[in-house]
Amino acid sequence: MVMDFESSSDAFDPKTLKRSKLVEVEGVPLLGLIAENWGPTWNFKARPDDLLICTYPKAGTTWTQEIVDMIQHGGDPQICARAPIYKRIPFIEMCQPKPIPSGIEQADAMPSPRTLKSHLPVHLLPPSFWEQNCKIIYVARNAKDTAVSYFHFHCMDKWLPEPGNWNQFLDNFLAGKVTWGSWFDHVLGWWEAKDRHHILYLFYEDMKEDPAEEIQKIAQFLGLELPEPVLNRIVQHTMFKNMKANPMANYTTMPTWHMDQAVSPFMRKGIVGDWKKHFLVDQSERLDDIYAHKLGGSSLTFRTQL
Ligand code: PPS
Repeated sequence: MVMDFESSSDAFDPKTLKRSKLVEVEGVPLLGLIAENWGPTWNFKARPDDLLICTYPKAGTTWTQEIVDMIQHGGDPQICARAPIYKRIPFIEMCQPKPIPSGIEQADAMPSPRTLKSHLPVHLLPPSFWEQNCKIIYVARNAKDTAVSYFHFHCMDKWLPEPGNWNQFLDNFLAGKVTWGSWFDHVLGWWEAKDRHHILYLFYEDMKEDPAEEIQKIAQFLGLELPEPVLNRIVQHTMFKNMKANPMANYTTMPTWHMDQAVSPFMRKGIVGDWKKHFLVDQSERLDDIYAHKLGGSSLTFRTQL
């Protein structure tokens, strides 16, 4: 959802920014411009040494991106301050009004090895990622906290469709009528793919509970050793309060007419269980019923509190 507007203020008139319409690709609602550019996205040329961080929106993508960048750079915060997170790690399917470069154009211009971001469900991932046997880190977060975070994000990110009020947004979320589609299909699709491909499947709740353990898992997956002092530095640097204060990670470099952090900060709460302040009892039960129906037969389980 992030556009590189600030580098092209001459070319783009913010007054023309309108909230996107959703357009389906293979049954998945995507932002209109992403759907229009679907051909080039599907034909994206992954390279064998690409690392992909893939998530359903609001699952802890930015957190994982910052962790990965720190691991790849020996825990050096200065190197990780070289650019905002959305420039360090291109968002491959993101398409922006011309002449702002698309995620693919940014990725194509980047030297290897690249780290890339995507929110695509597994069946829409460009096939070259499978053909090149790329490493993929998938992060999942429980549906209730994801829905709350996604609602607040829709309120502040003026590029996303109008969310309506919380009740209306939740109805759409449960029906999969939100950008990048059904949370249930997304987390399950990637869960089922994880044993057939080079995928590390992580959970936001585990990262909250024991960040050092999950950071070590990521480092091992990348084939890198993390000496204790480096690990400690990465844990500190990627704590919620430190990422919230870090302009290279907190999206405050985005113009306010795109992301209005006065409406809701990108780094909002960063906890497990905030959903309890938003869900009515019947809304929570409705989600639990859909969850049981869609995921009941799988080994995939989530924690909604720690
Ligand atoms: S996006 O737009 O889809 O890329 O958003 P994403 O980065 O996936 O998710 C944003 C939510 O993650 C929280 N966050 C964190 N939580 C804990 N620790 C750290 N370091 C951290 N960094 C980001 C962020 O606050 C959003 O969740 P909510 O619940 O809205 O606070």
